[in-house]
Amino acid sequence: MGIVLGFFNPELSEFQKKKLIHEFHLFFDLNKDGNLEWKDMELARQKICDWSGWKLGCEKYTKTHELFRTIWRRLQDEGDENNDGKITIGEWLKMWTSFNEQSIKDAKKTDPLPADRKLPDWLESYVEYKFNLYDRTGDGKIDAEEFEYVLADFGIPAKDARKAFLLFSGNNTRKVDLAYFRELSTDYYRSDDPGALGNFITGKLDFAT
Ligand SMILES: [Ca+2]
Ligand SMILES: [Ca+2]
Ligand SMILES: [Ca+2]
Repeated sequence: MGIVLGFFNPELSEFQKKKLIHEFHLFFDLNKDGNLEWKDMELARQKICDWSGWKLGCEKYTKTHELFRTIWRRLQDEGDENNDGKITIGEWLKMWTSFNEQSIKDAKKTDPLPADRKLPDWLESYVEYKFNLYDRTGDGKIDAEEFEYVLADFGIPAKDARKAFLLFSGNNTRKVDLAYFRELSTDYYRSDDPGALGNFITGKLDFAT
C-alpha cells in the first residue's frame, strides 16, 4: 500500500467539478450532444489536421489519427463505466474522483511528482495535442494572438482570452512553452486553489457562478 497523504481530498470540490464540467462541454464534447464519444475525438483530430493543412495519407495525419485512437481507448477504459461507448458527465466526474483516490493510494516518497500533480496517461497526450493546437506558428510557444484565435473558435470572447493570457503569462513575462503549459493544465485539472494561474487556461475567468 502506498503512503496516505493528507494534503488533498480525493473528493472533488465544487470548484474542481465546475472546472472539469466546463472542460468537458467546451473542449471534449465537440458535437455538443452532452456525451463524450469517439465522434468527438474524430472532430478534434479533424480540427488540428484541417488547421495545419495535414492531408489524408501524410505522416502527421496518420500520427494524429493514432494519437486520438490511443487517447480514446485509454479514456474509455477509465471513464466508460457501463461500456456503452459514451462517457456521460456523471461518468466523467466519477473517473476524476477515482483518479484522485488512486493517485493518493499509489503515492510514493520517491515519486518525482506529488500525487496531486499527476495526470492520467491519456491526458498527457491530450495536453500535448492542445498545446500544438494553440501553437499555430509551431515555434514551441503560445502567444496571446494564437491563444485568442484558437479560443475564438470555441466561442470564447477575445477580451476574456486576452485577459486570461495576461494572467497566466504574468503580463507576457513568462514564456508559454509546453513545460509551462503542462504545469498550467495540471493546475486546471487537479488543483483546488482558486488562485492557481492554470485556472485561466480555458479563457474562462470566473468559476464562481
Ligand atoms: Ca459528444
Ligand atoms: Ca458510459
Ligand atoms: Ca507560437
